[in-house]
Amino acid sequence: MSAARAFPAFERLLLTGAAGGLGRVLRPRLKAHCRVLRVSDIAELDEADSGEEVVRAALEDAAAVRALLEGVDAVVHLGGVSVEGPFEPILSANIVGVYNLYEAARIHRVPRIVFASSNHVTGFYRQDEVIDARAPMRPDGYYGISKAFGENLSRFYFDRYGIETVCLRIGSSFPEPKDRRMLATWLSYDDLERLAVAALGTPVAGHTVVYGMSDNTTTWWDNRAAAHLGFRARDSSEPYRAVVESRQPALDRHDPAVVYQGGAFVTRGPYD
Ligand code: 15L
Repeated sequence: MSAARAFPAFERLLLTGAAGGLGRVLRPRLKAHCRVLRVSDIAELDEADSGEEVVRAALEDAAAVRALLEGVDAVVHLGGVSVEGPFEPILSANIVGVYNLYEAARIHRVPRIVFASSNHVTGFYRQDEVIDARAPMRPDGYYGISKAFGENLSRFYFDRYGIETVCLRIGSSFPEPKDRRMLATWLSYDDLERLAVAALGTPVAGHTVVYGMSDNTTTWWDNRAAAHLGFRARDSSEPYRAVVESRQPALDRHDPAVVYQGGAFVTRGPYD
């Protein structure tokens, strides 16, 4: 029996960060799963298609975020800064922003959030280690720290208020793996969709942390603790290996970007 709900599963689903790279991927794909898809971003968005509502909002604006979540029965939260960089923008969009989102979810009794976390929550583990979601967090920068904050905040909102969250520690979601690191971290767009839909549809999500990766042969992450989601990746980076390895033949094994799972993010900063 499938764990997925009957479709459309949701009356009104909110997608934040809808103008970003992965937001544009998920926007058309989530429409089959709801009667109305509300899409939001701080940046300009394409006009509302049928079955869509477009709301421009800054995550650090508490009143705007509160209005954004009104009438919503689930959220896919991709919004915020998505790369490592100086602290201030990350503080506003990712730390204050995620707090505003969960407060709004509490006020409007939104029962489930799918939170786009990141592999950078554990970026300072080495590439020769395999970890699972129970390994202590080792963020590799302010961005990873902000995602660790979001994971902890969502844990609190589940324990205290019963709001379910699935934290997706997304690896590298691009059309294809671009370098050797992505042979381990790649998440195809189709697998991203499968993961988001599994996280939205699983009957009991509780508070779950899952790594977002395709069925890659090289792997640093063990998702067995999230098996209840029913997510099965169908793609793999393996068919791209020969091309990737010929494009990037030699690696310096002492380079921190090669030693650690977070790749180049571990070497960014300081920003003064
Ligand atoms: C992320 O979290 C970023 O959002 C994305 O741009 C990639 O850099 C990815 O991690 C990665 O680790 O490759």
